[in-house]
Amino acid sequence: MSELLCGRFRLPLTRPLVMGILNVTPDSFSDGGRFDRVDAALERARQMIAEGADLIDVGGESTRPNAPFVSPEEELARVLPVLPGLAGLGVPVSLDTRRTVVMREALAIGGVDLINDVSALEDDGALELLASANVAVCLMHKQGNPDTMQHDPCYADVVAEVGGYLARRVALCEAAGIARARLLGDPGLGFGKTLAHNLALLKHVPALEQAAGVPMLIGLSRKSMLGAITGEAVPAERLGASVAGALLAAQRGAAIVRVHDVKATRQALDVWRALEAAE
Ligand code: 9MG
Repeated sequence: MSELLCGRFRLPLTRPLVMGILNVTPDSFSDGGRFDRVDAALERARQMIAEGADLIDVGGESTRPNAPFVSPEEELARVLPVLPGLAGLGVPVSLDTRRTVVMREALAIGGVDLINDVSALEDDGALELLASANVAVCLMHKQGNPDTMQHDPCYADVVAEVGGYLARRVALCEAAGIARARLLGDPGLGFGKTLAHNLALLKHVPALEQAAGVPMLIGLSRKSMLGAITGEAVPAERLGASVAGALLAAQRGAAIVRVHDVKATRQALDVWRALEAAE
């Protein structure tokens, strides 16, 4: 049975898992003060768990295209106060960060089970730091950086190139001492990709998993690729598209789907699994 070694948890990968997104950016929760914001974030996490989230992914830096710069100090001030409360909720806590300094401080506090890194541990010292921790790591592919990545994404063969990149990052992690059983790969939908690139990657999740040799995490919830397909300009109004995308990713073998809308995603996955199990 395939399982992910994930900090305090061993996660069986026998059904697609739902990772609930918890943004702790200033626009996400009330600005009534730090304690209000921490309470609101924990309440949102509890709600997502009640709705069926298997993991919570907390992040203090938006990596969407053209997002404003956030200093490491500010990122730490956003995420660190939330971590102790999240750690007590009974599900693995994933920290969405690409900075070694943020990883180090968060791991020192404890209760982080997975590092979700959109830079696949490319920041200086990240590989070495995580070799000496026991957390899981999600290695995501991106082309370019959030401020420029959507300007002119270019690939000769996007599936082969992204799969090759993930395989090389997995090999580097293993060489540094991070066991394969702790690793996830992610093609990074929307991170330096056109709609055609995103669709090719979604369609070929099995080929990506085969190339990387680790389970895949897929995130497309509310992303602009869904706006391009449906014509819906408002991200929060892309529920149907997000759920369809998560279901299609799971049907293609994604081990984890990263979503904003946990309840609707969980329901869709439950219906699909019931049908699979039926005579
Ligand atoms: C932080 N973040 C935003 N989009 C993401 C995606 O598609 N995958 C992962 N792993 N993280 C993401």
